[in-house]
Amino acid sequence: MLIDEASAPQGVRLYAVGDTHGCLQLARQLFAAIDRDIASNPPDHARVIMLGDYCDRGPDTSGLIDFLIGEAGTRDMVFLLGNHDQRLRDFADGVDATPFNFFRFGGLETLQSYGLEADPDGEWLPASRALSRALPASHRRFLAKLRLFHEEGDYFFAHAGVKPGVALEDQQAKDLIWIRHEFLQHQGDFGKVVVHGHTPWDRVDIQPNRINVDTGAYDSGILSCAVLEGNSVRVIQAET
Ligand SMILES: [Mn+2]
Repeated sequence: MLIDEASAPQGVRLYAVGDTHGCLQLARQLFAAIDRDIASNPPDHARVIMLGDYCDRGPDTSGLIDFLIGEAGTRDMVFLLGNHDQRLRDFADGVDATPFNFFRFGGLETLQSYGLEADPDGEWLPASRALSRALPASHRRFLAKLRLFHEEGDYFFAHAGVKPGVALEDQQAKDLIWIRHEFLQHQGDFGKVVVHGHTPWDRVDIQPNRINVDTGAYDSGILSCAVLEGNSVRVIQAET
């Protein structure tokens, strides 16, 4: 299935939001823009699909997760798991033996958002234990429930993408949250149009076989959303 033929289920408008990485302010703005879009032309049903990577790098992981938990109480939402979210879970569970990864790729900002300081050259275990104590139960539940993928109509949603040559139902977790070049370079049909984030791009990248919604919000100041309805694809963005 390629994009010219693909459609969302009848009567459902899907809002697929790219990597948020602690960008609370942009998330608030984007949700306000989504609400204006819904109000100006109400669909039978609207569903927001978050493509993962809520933590790290940006300024307010903790505030963003609070915001998302609140939004989930007021609207239909699906939350996917990103590689950063997986690493945050592991770090808080004390199973990450490679602090280099957590500290180096935005984890310090996450710790700070929970009121913690950490030395990037220091021991990882004290930081892991401190985070474990600081994480509210609601955030733990939020992180524990994140899903690896979501399917709807002719679209397949996953944080990073899928492994070419492997059926959608046989995809492995590590590919769904980590894959990059092999997926991005593949020109063929994946079975459904894959809607993903993970690899920042200068715009929402709409290809025949996939849609990349990650516009690198924490760095670019632009948070994006692909709006899928019938067989149309639109883009909504929030900008600082
Ligand atoms: Mn990612």
